[in-house]
Amino acid sequence: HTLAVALTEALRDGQIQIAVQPMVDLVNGQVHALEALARWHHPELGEVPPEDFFAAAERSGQVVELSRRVLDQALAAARQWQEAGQQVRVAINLAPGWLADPSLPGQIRSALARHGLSADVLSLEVAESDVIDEPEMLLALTRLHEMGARLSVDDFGTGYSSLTFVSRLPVDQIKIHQSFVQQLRADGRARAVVQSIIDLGRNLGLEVVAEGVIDAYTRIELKRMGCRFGQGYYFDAPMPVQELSWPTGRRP
Ligand code: G
Ligand code: G
Ligand code: MN
Ligand code: NA
Repeated sequence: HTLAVALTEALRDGQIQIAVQPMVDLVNGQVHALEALARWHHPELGEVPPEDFFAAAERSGQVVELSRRVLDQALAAARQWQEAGQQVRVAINLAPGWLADPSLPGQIRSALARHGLSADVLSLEVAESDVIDEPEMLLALTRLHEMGARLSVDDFGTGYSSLTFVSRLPVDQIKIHQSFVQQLRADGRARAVVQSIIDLGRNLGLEVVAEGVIDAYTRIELKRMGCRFGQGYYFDAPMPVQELSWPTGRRP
């Protein structure tokens, strides 16, 4: 409850800002896309974890307002990069309570228009568990894809319905959950899971992004296994938009 009250103030006072984290092309080291992640620095509480304030926002009915702020900042950043000559996509995470909002496609369409951007600049990350068998949500995502937005399955492999999801939706990208990626060296089973997801993505013609890349070993192995994209602290931690060195240099 108190977090919900604090969140109302935070939205009013602009305490919530996005951080961005690159997805890196493992073949050429170039930044492929940037994921926007919400950050709340509260004057007394300090950094509030996004899991906590999104949960509070879902309960208090503020998740649409919060998500729209993130979208607006992400599109402002994308517009800025475009003006600097960088064609790079920006990814946002779709919270369940926003996905359930029937006006979501319209909100995204008008936000794009406001920023003078076309929908193909935007990637929408959805955790498979958010969507299972909700016809309205599947329809909203299909509509957004028809507009030109990319669809990405976040935390791939951790839900019940990974395969249903990729077979029912016009998905463009899958992101392998970091729990598998980080066990690559130590655990032969995790390695087999990662290889299977990479192969599945390739067979379906999807972009495959490995999350949680934390060292050179993992980066090299992923590329060897046929994974095209990686994201993680080895390349960059999420950072404030103004800290992104531009034009982006090659990553290791
Ligand atoms: O950003 P990490 O730094 O700590 O984020 C933790 C969790 O919070 C992740 O599951 C991430 O997807 C989620 N998260 C962060 N920012 C957003 C956001 O803008 N929208 C939604 N829905 N989830 C977010
Ligand atoms: O949206 P998603 O649930 O995928 O959110 C990604 C989460 O992973 C965010 O909390 C982000 O800060 C975090 N993250 C990004 N790179 C790394 C990494 O290399 N290691 C770990 N442990 N977390 C990471
Ligand atoms: Mn994500
Ligand atoms: Na994820």
